[in-house]
Amino acid sequence: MENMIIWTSAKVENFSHNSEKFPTVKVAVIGDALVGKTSITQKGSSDTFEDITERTIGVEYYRFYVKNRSSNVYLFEFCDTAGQERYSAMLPAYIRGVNMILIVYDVTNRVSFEHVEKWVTMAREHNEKAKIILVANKIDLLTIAESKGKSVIHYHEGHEKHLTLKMDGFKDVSARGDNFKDLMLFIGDLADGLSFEKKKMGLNLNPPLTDTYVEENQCSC
Ligand SMILES: Nc1nc2c(ncn2[C@@H]2O[C@H](COP(=O)(O)OP(=O)(O)O)[C@@H](O)[C@H]2O)c(=O)[nH]1
Ligand SMILES: [Mg+2]
Repeated sequence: MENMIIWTSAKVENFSHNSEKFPTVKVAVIGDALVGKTSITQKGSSDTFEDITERTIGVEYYRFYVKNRSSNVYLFEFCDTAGQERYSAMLPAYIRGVNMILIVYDVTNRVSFEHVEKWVTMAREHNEKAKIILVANKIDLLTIAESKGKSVIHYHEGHEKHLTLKMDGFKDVSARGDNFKDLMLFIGDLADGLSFEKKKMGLNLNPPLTDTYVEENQCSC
């Protein structure tokens, strides 16, 4: 039994359950350094925001549940990565093993937005099947950054970008809380369309450990 939080459309609760019962959705969180990948991942797994001063080294894992709008429950396993170039050699290996990829940019940092295409290309190169979601982070800083004359990225620009790059969704959030539950429910709903589901939900509970099965179900991160 594990005790982790569950995101539901009603409220966030502590949820104690045997995780084997629910399909696991593996998620990679990628994007430039300092856009908020670690903050988003920590918010997901603990519903808290703490100002982060340490840079992520390599890859870290966080787990939590989402009960989606159709009342299906999924165990989400987020892999948080370092955005710095020096770790990029590790990225292909764990991008390959995930069901979803969140590509994050900072709405107050145009360079991070301009790099989105590069991240999408990398994601698709190593994983053709994963759902790719564009996440605009730090919307709580939008007004103040704009008033200081920064070239901020407004909602419609991000939305347009996800359409142009044929991504599977777009959400604007703040790791401090704004729209965050909406993002959690969105990925929960999206999980209904993943193909791993049938195996875990009863059609094939004990599949042989063939190479294909291992590849599809084990996070190589
Ligand atoms: N105001 C605000 N600050 C944020 C938000 N997300 C992250 N930060 C801050 O931005 C900095 C970089 O965040 P971090 O999660 O380490 O970014 P990472 O390098 O992409 O993992 C830290 O100081 C965070 O506290 C947000 O939504 N709003
Ligand atoms: Mg980090």
